Amino acid sequence: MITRYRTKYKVIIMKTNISLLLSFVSFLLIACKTDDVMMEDAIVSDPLIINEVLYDPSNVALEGDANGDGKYSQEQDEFIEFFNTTTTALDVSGYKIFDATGLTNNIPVHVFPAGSIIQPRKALVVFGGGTPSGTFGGAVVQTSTTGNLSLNNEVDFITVTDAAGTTVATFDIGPLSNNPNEAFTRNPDITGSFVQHSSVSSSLFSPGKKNNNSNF
Ligand SMILES: [Ca+2]
Ligand SMILES: [Ca+2]
Ligand SMILES: [Ca+2]
Repeated sequence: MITRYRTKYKVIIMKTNISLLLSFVSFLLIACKTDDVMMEDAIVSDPLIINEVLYDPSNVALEGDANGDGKYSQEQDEFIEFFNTTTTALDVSGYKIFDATGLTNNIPVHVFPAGSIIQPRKALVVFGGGTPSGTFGGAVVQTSTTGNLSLNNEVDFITVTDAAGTTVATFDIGPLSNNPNEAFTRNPDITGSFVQHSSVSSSLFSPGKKNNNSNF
């Protein structure tokens, strides 16, 4: 009789524990699902983002040779790294980049040529000029159609418009004008705010790659 009651009691405790465990698991699943939804919202609202900008390549020897062509150029080694946050290919043909002066005069420093496609969750880098040499993480690599992105080291503003002329991304150099001799990058990549590249990495820039030098 006593044994039967003990067994019954054990079964009740086990059922209670399983019930608590299932509640905890479902709580975790709901929490994860909420994060997913928030991430999807971010993706939908901003298909194209600027993830890294080098407006002031270092003039110390070849430290500023961001395009990897073996020579330093204050103009050619400037770059803007873009990222397609969506899960589908993004056609940026006809999109334009303006610096502050160019926006005033309606003269872009770069027009994305026909066939400019950024694969899902991948990057595209526009250098000022030169002959970009390297893999750049497999990113699409372009040089500006004017040969110069013309990014002032002190106070400038980048505006990117889509093929219809609507502004889709901006970057304000003004608050970050501190002669960094290196890039500003989002930290963490894609979602974070901009910090100096060497504060989160051993390198001064990472065109086409994540801050930790791995591929997107
Ligand atoms: Ca510059
Ligand atoms: Ca160079
Ligand atoms: Ca990067």
